[in-house]
Amino acid sequence: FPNLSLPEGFIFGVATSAYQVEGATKMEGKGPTTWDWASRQPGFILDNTTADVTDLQYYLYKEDAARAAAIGITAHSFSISWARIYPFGVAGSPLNQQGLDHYSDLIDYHLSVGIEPVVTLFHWDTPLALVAYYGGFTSPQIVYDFVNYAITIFQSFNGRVKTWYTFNEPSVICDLITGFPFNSFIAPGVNSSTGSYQCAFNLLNAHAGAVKAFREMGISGEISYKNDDVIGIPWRSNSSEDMAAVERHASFGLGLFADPVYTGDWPQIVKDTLPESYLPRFTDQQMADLKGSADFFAIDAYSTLYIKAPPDGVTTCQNNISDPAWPSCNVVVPYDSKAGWAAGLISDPASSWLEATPQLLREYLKQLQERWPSNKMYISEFGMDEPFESLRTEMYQILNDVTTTNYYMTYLGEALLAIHEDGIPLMGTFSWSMIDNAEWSHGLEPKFGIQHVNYTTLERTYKRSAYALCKHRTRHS
Ligand code: GCO
Repeated sequence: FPNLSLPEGFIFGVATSAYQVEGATKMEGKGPTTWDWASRQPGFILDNTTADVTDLQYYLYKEDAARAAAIGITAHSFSISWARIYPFGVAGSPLNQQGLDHYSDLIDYHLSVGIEPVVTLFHWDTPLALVAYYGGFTSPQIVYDFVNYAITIFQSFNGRVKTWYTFNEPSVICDLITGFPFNSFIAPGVNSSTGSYQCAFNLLNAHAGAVKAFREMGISGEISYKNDDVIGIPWRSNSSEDMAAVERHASFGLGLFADPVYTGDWPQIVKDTLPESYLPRFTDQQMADLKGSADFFAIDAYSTLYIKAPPDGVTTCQNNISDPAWPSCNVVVPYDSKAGWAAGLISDPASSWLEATPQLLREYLKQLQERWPSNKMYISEFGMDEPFESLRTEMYQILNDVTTTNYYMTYLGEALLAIHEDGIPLMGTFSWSMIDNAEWSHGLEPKFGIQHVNYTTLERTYKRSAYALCKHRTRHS
């Protein structure tokens, strides 16, 4: 890779989330969450596992923090499970001191081994009671409850945490398909496509409310949220239809959240397309609270996509309001079907949604920086999964995840070039993930970890990618 150095203080992190690694779902006063419920519905998790145990990081966090520190990782981005703090979710309901003490110990332990704790307040595990009470994120009541929960966390961990996130990947939370596996809990009369935009509206107000409280309380450190999705690259660079398709994709995806946070309002094209009955409009106060409510730009940057306009322009899908692809109605083209996967890096399509595209990283970051300029950027997640069966253990003493290792090296090489050649103010990267874990509806099958976990003994083993990351860091800093 390029012989360039990482900027001073560059953060070499790993990421996890509560539901995916903690296990202990019924322990120490935790309330049930949407995912605890969903994982019990027959057929919902592809490999019929639950995350009731998963990595048991709730109890094994010391081992995990120490093992990360041992290979030179400098930060762990994890999420707090709201239902461990407020088992019923609602403001004014009982606070679970045991849950709060747990995260307090966890933060202290990370600090003691030299790992910076990076806290996400919400990574998809909604307290189930909130969904039963009022439909979770489809109701504006969630704003008050989320801000109340956020204030509890800020007060408890102020001074020990420097980097905070409100939400992980809002577009996934509010997505028409993945965000609402819980249709039976959504209040009658809320159809899923309007529900998705109500969710976006409420989630943004909850984010802005939490950031406002953070600033008014004088909490130390910086706060943002973890963006996902891409602006997208036009399939035909000289086609105005494809450029317009990219614009729609960006506005109805990433921009649906990033624009309000930057400018205080929805993207214009979204307002022009969606009537108020679909997309609630912000009040002046809400706009003022939203505008500038991120101290830096964080992106979960896994894949980049080509975007292609539908063959007949936008007309067909605009006529069909119930089409789930409406209103962006683009054809999304995975990278490898255009160019082939030159480096031989492709994740197992059977186990993953992921199309790893490190070659497009610089373009991706440049597009983001152009549209939502910031003086500090993090890649808050990146990574890929590789089936355990492909690790060629017989030849090596270590678990040889050769594809992932290649991916990380190519990706980090591009990140270095983005910093040095493109002037991207990238301050850190967070590998997904610290250890193999429960990949939502895919269950325990996909292996995203830089450490393997034996789900019978819970033993952790570094994979080759873990060593490679560590080497990359020492070589470039
Ligand atoms: C997400 C989440 C993670 C995933 C990871 C791999 O980006 O979907 O933040 O929880 O596990 O991205 O799919």
